[in-house]
Amino acid sequence: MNELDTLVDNARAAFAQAKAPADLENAKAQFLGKSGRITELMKGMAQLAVEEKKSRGAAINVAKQAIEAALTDRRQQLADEELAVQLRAESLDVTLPGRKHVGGGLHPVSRTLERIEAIFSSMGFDVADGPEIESDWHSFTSLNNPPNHPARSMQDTFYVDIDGDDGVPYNLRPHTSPMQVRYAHQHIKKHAAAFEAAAADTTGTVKAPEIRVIAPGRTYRVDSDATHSPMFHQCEGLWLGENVSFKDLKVVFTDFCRTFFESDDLVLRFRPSFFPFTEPSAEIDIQFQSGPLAGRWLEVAGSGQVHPNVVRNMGLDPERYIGFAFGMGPDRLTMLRYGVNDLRLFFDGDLRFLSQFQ
Ligand code: 2NM
Repeated sequence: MNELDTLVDNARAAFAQAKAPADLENAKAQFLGKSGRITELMKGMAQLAVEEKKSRGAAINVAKQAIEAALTDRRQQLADEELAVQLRAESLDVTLPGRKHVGGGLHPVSRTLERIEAIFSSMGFDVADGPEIESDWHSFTSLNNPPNHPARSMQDTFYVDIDGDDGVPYNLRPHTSPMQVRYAHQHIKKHAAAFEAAAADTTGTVKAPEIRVIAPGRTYRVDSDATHSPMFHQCEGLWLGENVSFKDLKVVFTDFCRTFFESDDLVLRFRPSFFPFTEPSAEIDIQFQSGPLAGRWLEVAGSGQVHPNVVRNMGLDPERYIGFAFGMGPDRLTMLRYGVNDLRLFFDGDLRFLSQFQ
């Protein structure tokens, strides 16, 4: 192999060794640069005779062109490799699943509250809400709850580190009935003229608008197990007028239960009981005639005729106004409706549970 062929081979080998464009440009300088091998060979021709110069020059040019071609090839190769690396790094896996937009939904207890509100609204009840931090008077005294009643103990009720006007600490309401007392006061104020006219009337024909209200919302008690949570929901109802009786309670509550549970043959049972704010009082049990819960008596609410002391504390004359109240647990109603056996699941915030209701 002659000297020029060897030079071309060496150039190809050096180019092949270059792993990056910068290495390649360094290798190029060795062969094609100002003081590179080709330039050296050209200079070496100076002493040659004219005829020899021609053929030697042509041969060197062939070698130079071969080296330039090798350089161009290697440049292209390195550029292709660089592009391939970049493409691999930036590659998109089009087979990956897309990012889903997860829609939110109502909490199962909120759905129950909305159902309760819709049903009672259709029967002419207002929906009232108000403070969860209450005065002792609104939570207990006004509701005929005597000072030594166990409901007032530290074991039952959460107290706030702030005293009310009466020197007794505010509490986290243990039921929503304080809201009904507030609503009664607002109602009487709003319809003051009508209440005054009714009070002045001796013919018995002038009547003020009845109080018909439900109070749904969060309530609090010191209690925590599978069926009790320190925060739970309540919905209490109140209907007061001049001629509202236990019969009306039975009609209203039976209608509510049958609509809520979508079961026309559902049966109710009123079982004598005791509450400080009602007299007489009754627990309300329901019985399904079909389905997984058929035949069992299930307790769903407490109820009773509003105690005269409570009617008076609401700002009404108990000799004239009478009616009933009831209280139920939307959490428990939700458990019954959906077959959930642990109340705590509602308040753990676990989407594996909650998403089943969407
Ligand atoms: C219950 C059971 C029985 C009730 C009483 C009142 C009010 F404000 F009229 F006094 N509201 N709700 C009541 C009556 C609540 O819950 C088990």
